[in-house]
Amino acid sequence: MPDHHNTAYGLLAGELASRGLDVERIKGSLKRQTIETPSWGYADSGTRFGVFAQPGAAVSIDEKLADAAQVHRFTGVAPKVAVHVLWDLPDAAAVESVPALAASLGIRIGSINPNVFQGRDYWMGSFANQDASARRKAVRHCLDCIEIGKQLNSTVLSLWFADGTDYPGQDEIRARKRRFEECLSEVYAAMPPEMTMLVEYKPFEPGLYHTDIADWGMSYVLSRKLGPQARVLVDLGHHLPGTNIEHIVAFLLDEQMLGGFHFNNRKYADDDVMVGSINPYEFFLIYNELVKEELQPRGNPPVEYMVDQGFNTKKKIPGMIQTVLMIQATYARALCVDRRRLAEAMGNGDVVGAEQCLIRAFNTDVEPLLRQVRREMGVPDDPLAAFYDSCYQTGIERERGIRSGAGGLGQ
Ligand code: RM4
Ligand code: MN
Ligand code: MN
Repeated sequence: MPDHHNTAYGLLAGELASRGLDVERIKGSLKRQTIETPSWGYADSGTRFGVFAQPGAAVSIDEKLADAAQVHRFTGVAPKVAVHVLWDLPDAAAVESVPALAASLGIRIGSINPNVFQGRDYWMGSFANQDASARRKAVRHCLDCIEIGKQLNSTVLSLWFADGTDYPGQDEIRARKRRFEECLSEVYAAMPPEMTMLVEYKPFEPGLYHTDIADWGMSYVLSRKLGPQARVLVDLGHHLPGTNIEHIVAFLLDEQMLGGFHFNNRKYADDDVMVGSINPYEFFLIYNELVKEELQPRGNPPVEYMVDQGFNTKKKIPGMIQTVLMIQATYARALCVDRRRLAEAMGNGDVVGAEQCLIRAFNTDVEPLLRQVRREMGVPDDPLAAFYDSCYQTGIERERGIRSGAGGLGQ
């Protein structure tokens, strides 16, 4: 028995052993966890009613990367940053400078996100647009993004489209689908073999009547037709109320078609609030499916764990650290499920017993385990407190002040 058997960590390790779990293996999984934070999460954001600039919010890609590096520095599990090409990389010089800058900050570029939804040319859509020149422009931009991705050593092209219609009869849905297929194929064909295309779906907004890739099934069909380098991206906020997201995740995993996540949470619409803040048990059940795939792989390629959140009222860097800690703790809880007992209960038709295994894991206080993991990784026990102690936040608030036009949707 190690000398810390009476500590909170020692007691928890004992409890996990009694669930038939190997705490060293669990720690190993937690140390390998990799979360990607979005560049746009460090910039000003807002609602359709207004944008409020925050003191210290990042404007340039240099500032966004510097801020993202803080999240990684204090948590140790957020080494990747997603970039939104139009918001982050205004010219070739910016693209050229990014890899070295990121490396000097101890982070790297994750997914490349094209923007085919903000230009005037996309008023009536991008890939589904009736106007061939708008489609061409959108395809060209995606092709440029592939080249940028190569320069930034990114292997993920993450696609979201605002295409849709506002009224019945506005356009022919089947024709739009075929236009989508054609444009997607052209982009797909240009990807290098190591690149993955993630196809994100969303059932509403900005289209008020229909969106062209409305749900996981449509995303699945389009990805499947493209080929093995295309997979489905599940943004947790892109579902209608009541959707069983963990079911979708399990189904996609079993089909080896789950490409990645945009983690966030919603209460009403596509709110992009902190993942797990509204429905932590749902988030746990999603992670439970992911852990099952980890324990018994069915061949789904590595999943991208990306955050897609905006912080309107929270300060951005502490908000992102809190997010990363939420994801880490949820993963830890899912690793604490007594799988043996669960399988037994399932097999015996013991519905209460089976659910109890999940509830018990969800209710586990994983903090002592996470503190131990952080110590072994050489990051602070309490990343949020350590971040505040570092005075980085007060520093950027003082030095950068309040500026407008700080990138992202608030522009
Ligand atoms: C969408 C979707 C995309 C994000 C844009 C800005 O609702 O979540 O992933 O890039 O918003
Ligand atoms: Mn998203
Ligand atoms: Mn969204």
